[in-house]
Amino acid sequence: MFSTSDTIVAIATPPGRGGIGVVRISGSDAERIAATLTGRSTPLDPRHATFAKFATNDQVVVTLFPGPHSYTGETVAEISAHGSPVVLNSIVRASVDAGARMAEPGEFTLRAYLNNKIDLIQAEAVADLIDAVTPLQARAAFDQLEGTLTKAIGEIERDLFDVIAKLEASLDFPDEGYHFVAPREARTSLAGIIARIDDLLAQSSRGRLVREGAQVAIVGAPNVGKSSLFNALLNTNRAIVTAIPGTTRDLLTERADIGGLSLSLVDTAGVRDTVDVVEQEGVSRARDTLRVADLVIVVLDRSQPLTTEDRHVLETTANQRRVVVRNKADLPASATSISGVDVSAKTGEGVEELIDAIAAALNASEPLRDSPQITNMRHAALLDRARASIDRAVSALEGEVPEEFPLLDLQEAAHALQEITGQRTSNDLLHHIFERFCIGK
Ligand SMILES: Nc1nc2c(ncn2[C@@H]2O[C@H](COP(=O)(O)OP(=O)(O)OP(=O)(O)O)[C@@H](O)[C@H]2O)c(=O)[nH]1
Ligand SMILES: [Mg+2]
Repeated sequence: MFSTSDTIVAIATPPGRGGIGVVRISGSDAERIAATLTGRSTPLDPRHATFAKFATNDQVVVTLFPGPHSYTGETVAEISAHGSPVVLNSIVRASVDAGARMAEPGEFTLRAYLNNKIDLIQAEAVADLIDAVTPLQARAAFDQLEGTLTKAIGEIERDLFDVIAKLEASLDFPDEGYHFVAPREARTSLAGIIARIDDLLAQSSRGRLVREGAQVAIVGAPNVGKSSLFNALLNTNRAIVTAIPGTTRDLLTERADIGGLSLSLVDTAGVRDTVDVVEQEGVSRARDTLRVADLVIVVLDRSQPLTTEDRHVLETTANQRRVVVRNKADLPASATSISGVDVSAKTGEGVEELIDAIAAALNASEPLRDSPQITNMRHAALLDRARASIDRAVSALEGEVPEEFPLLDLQEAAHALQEITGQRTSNDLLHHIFERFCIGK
């Protein structure tokens, strides 16, 4: 997968027809292949759009980006043509005939990484940016592409290396004991590093919600208006609503962009004891969903006194992240001491407040601007590992053991940090990261 000596080609624009389409060629032969395709004898002007003819069937615009000043760091030729799959495919085929190879998914970005144009965090951010469905996701990916996280990790790494270097120096001169750094001083530096890692990790659950979206389950007793609320939040008539308790019998899931977050909203069957086998299965699915959801919306019917089923749902969700909705606010309220957001799924009253409450419960109301965000599980896991290693080093330093012990732990921590930015990687990891890219990126 990682051959970089050859020249690669792919259609860079989405499949299907469009106003224009772009074929991208990268590698040492890119200029020659572009010249062959367009039958030009004069050299292409770098970074100038040049009008040309491709074969007999299209007019194209060719732009040459000589390496290293290109996306991949190699010489890149971009050929813009009319956005027809037939035309674009024939350009790709002609490039292959002229010596190029079809690119694998993400191979252009992989080359950018291997040529040190970007680090691994930024490469992953490229994929996130392309996959983003909400503005908040795009913003978080863009910040990472700009290097805010790279910079934060780099600073942590630098301080860590400082401690490592001092401990190593002490090791080289054993007779002097802890000559280059006192254990107490090393511990103080490490505590500072741990605090900064913790800051980053504290953002990570929020960041992951932004990147991956949250599962939000709407639960409650039968007939309280769960499906009506589901429809109101989605602005559709997706779920069936009737006055008969037990209407919803299966899970209904829809993706929604609510308060800038990408949510997966799940309508569930009303929780109650029932003899109906289909409904029983629905209730059991509702219970499963409730357990794995990032947030539950517990719906109560405000116009009725609390029922045993309501109490049961409130008890089972007591330890979960939840928002309680007192629905049917358009009807006279029955006396109840349960607090919650008053909503009428019927009239739409209170739905805006509910959306705010959902965003607040997911701790995501404030878009964090320009601060480094951990949105990626891989990064969070490696930071966790680095933190655990530094913790061990701190304990070792407290025991005043030989420097070898804390040093080994600190080196492990440094390796974990280097894996985040991609200074240390394995082929497996690279393969895993780049296979989720689209072809042509
Ligand atoms: N007045 C009023 N009626 C509502 C409101 N929300 C729902 N209803 C009515 O309550 C009944 C039940 O609504 P659904 O949305 O089907 O309730 P559900 O909780 O999904 O019910 P199950 O799927 O059977 O568990 C229907 O007759 C709705 O029209 C509301 O805000 N105000
Ligand atoms: Mg329902």
